[in-house]
Amino acid sequence: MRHRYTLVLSAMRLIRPSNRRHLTSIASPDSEFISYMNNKAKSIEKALDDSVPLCNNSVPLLKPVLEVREAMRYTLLSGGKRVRPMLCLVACELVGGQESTAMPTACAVEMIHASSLILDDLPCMDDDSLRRGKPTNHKVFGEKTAILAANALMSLAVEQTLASTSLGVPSERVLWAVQEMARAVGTEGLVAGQAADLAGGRMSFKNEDEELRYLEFIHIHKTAVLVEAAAVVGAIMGGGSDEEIERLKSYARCVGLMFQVMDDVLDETKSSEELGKTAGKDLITGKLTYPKVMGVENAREYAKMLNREAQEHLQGFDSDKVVPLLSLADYIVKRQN
Ligand code: GRG
Repeated sequence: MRHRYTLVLSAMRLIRPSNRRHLTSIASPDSEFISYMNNKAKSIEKALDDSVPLCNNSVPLLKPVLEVREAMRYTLLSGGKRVRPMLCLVACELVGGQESTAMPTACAVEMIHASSLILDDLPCMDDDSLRRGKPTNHKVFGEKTAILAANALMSLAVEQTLASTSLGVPSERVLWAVQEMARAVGTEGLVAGQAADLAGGRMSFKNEDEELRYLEFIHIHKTAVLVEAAAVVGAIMGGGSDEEIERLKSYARCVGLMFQVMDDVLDETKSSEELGKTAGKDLITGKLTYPKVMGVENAREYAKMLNREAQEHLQGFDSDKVVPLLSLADYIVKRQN
């Protein structure tokens, strides 16, 4: 994994206005975009809800199995922003595919995300008791059921994606999407980011550059890789060309990193009520964060720079069709929770 942003960061310490060329800039999420997002979110909610039933073809489940299904539903359906599945659907449509073709894969990406949240909140990991304004999964269902639910969400993600062949997606594309998702979870993705994050508080660094490099590794792997996979699998399902997929991948990499930079900023500047999770936790636990390493204002500037870079990667696509992706990136950089 290359560390190109660290170099940008070094240059940024001088903080000067950017002279980068800007695509269409959307100053604030407009009502058209909000209603577009709400419509997408509604279809995603419905598909997610249908994907984890509380019985099997009207046959009631054994009580312990029912409890695992309830735990899966608890995190999957508890009001996430749905950024990843939206990105997946929008990427599919951008390359000419139908929303319905990418819906199972969009849900699969959200299942992986939900699985990672359950595991991240466990006492042996981040040990958190609040997520999306509600008690975390293990607080409600206990650790054993939470771990089983996280694993069941992962396997359901694979099952859902493989089922896309029934929607007419060629099987080699479906397998390609499964491969991208698997890579985003393992030691080239979430697991690598989490391992580095858990060890980060105990590390000592020779200098600020080394610290930034490490921080960037964590954030790229913990967050950006799955955001990137969301866009990539959407474009794969939509029949995108290699070049289109590459461009979307670069866009999503910037967006994913920007997402995490803003997450760090919000953690430091917002209350638990505003965030729906324990605010200021990164500071208390001594975690490496962008505001800690470069200051809140520089971190905000960095996020804006990544937003501009993300937009540049969309050049070459139909200018009308990229509007949702431009707006989505703007929404992420301006989000308040
Ligand atoms: C094997 C799936 C798996 C994971 C193991 C636990 C782990 C490794 C990784 C943790 C990854 C993690 C939780 C990263 C944080 C990413 C992040 C920014 C979460 C918040 O995302 P939002 O704001 O959340 O999109 P909502 O609540 O809106 O869904």
